[in-house]
Amino acid sequence: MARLFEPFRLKDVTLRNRVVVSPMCQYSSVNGHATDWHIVHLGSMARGGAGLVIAEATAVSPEGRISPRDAGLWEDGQIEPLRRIVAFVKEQGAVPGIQLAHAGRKASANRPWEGDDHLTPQEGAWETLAPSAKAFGDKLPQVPREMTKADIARVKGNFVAAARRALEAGYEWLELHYAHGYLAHSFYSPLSNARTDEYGGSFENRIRFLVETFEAVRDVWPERLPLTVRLSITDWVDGGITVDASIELTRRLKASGLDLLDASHGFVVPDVSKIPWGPGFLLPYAGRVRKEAGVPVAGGWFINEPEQAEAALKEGQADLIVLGHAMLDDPHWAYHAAKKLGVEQPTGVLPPPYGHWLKR
Ligand code: 536
Repeated sequence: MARLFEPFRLKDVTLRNRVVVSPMCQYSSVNGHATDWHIVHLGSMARGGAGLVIAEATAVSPEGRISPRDAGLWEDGQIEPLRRIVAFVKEQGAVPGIQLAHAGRKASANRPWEGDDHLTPQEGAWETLAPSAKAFGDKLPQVPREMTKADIARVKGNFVAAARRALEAGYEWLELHYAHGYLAHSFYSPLSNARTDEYGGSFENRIRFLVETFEAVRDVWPERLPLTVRLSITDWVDGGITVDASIELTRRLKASGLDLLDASHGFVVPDVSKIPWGPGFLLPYAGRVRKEAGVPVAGGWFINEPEQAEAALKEGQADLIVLGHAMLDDPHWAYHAAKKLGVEQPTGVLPPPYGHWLKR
């Protein structure tokens, strides 16, 4: 039996297999509201057999959006269109998850295919927030405002309120976006955090915003449902965060009720020269976090082949396999993987209106 198609239980949630759709920004929301695009995007991958479908980075406040077209959960009116998506994903047998995010100094930008740069005042730029008044640089030169203690308390509250709304929408798996140089990561990394109060300086201080926000969300997110974090586990830059630091942070989060770590990497500074791109390049590091922090881990990046995913599970590098590009390329990736790995009834991976006809 292929490990990739063994169920995975976490708290009261059971995934039918280990195939996870990565949260992928669609930049296709309208005032933070999901549209029919999202039903088709997320629905097709649920239909294609994925075990867990995580909805894209969803802003907890308007200024926390990467672009004006980001998804949001900062007001109750944004719940309703999500309910329809959640219901559809569940009907296909997948578990619906969502990622909550605040983009920090990388907010107020154009969509990747429209420049990927900061908005100009004419384009509707807004004030960005970060631990320190340091710009990301490159195509994102806007200097953010250093957050006050009141800002920090408010954004934590925004995460909590958005988590409540996610629960109301019916999500069964919650992920906090602590990666890719957005707000939480920018508190964690010494490359972006130059604060001299209790939210900056030492490791202890730099993780404070992350741990406090996690604990505040854990208080409102039911114990029976998984609460996870996507963390950039290394900055790939001298003076930045390291896998060793991230193992320690993961242990702290575990003590506060973390159910799984979704391992990602980088993007807190524009320098990407040291990223060792290649098939499955992050998996050995994900495996270290899994073993040394003793938490279940989801691992991804540059995974296209089912055999590659299967090997990562067998080698103990991850419990779940997260797919982004591969899913865009083939929303039926899970079905095709099942066939390739010799799963006995691969057509059973698809719902009957497709699976029945593909049987032969
Ligand atoms: C990192 N990205 C992550 C995003 C937005 C788009 C880009 C996020 O976490 N919201 C990425 C870099 C390169 C390839 C894929 C993803």
